[in-house]
Amino acid sequence: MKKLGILAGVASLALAAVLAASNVGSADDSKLEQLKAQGFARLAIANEPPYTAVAADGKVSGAAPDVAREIFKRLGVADVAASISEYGAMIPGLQAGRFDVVTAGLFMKPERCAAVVYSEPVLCDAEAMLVKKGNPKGFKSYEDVAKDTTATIGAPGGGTEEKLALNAGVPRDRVIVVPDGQSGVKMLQDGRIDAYSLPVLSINDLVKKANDPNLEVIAPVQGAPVYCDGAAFKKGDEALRDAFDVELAKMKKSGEFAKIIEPYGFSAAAAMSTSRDKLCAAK
Ligand code: 6CS
Repeated sequence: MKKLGILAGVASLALAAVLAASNVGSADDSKLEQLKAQGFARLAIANEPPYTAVAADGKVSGAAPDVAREIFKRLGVADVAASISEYGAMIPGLQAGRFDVVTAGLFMKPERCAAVVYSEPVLCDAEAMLVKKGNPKGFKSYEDVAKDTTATIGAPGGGTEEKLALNAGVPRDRVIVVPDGQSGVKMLQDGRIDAYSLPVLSINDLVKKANDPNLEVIAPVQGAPVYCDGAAFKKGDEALRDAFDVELAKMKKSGEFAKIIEPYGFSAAAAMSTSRDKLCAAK
C-alpha cells in the first residue's frame, strides 16, 4: 500500500505541475481579462496635440489615444480613461500601477525600452525649435544653444528634447523645464527663454493656435534623430502588449491605422518602415 501511496503522491505532483503550466497562459492573459472587467484601460497622456489632447469637456483625443481606443475596443476593452502626466513621470507611474499603458508619444529610446514593454511603432516625428521671428540667435541645433553661453531653451521635464539639449552640452541651468505647450509659447514671447523645443507636429500645432507673427519654427533640429513612439506597457504585461501588437498590425495592413493617424499629420509609412527592435537598439 505504501508503494501505491508514493506513486499517487508523484502523480498528483505531476498533475499539479501540468495544471500550473497550463495556467501560465491564463495568468499572462489576466491583465487583459482585468481590463475587460474594468471596462476601460487607463492611459497616461501629456495633453500635447496632435499626439494627445483633452478637450474642455474632458474628451480625450489625439493620434495616440485614438489608436489605443480602437485597439482596446477590438480586444474587448470598451473604453479608455486618460490621466495627464509629465513625460518624466509616465514610466514611474506605469511601474507603480497608476496607468495601464502610456499612449502619449513617449519616444522609444534604449533607456526607456529597458524600463517598459513597448508595442511596435505608432507615431514618428522629427524635433523642432520655436524661436523669435528671424531666429536672432541663429539656432539650427541643440549644440548651437550650448555654444551661446547666454541662451536658454525650454523643454518638457523628463522629455526627449530636455535630454537632447543636455547631451548637446547645454548646462542644466540653461535647460528650462516647461510644463505644457501654452506655457512654452508664453515664456518665449515674454523673452524668458530663447527657444522652446518639442517634436515638429506639436510645435506646428502651437504656432497655429498662437497666431503670433513674431514666432518662427526651426525644423528639423539639425543632428536630432527622427523618433517614433509605441504604446508602453509595464514589464510583466508582455501578453497584453502582444495582443495590442496583433491588432495594430492588422490595422496597419488594412489601412485603418493610416486613417486614424494621418489626419493628425503623422505618416503611417514612417511607422511601418521601422520596428521596435530597430528603435530600441538605436544609439
Ligand atoms: O517622448 C518624449 O519624451 C517626447 N515626446 C513627445 C510627443 N513630446 C515631447 C516629449 O519630450
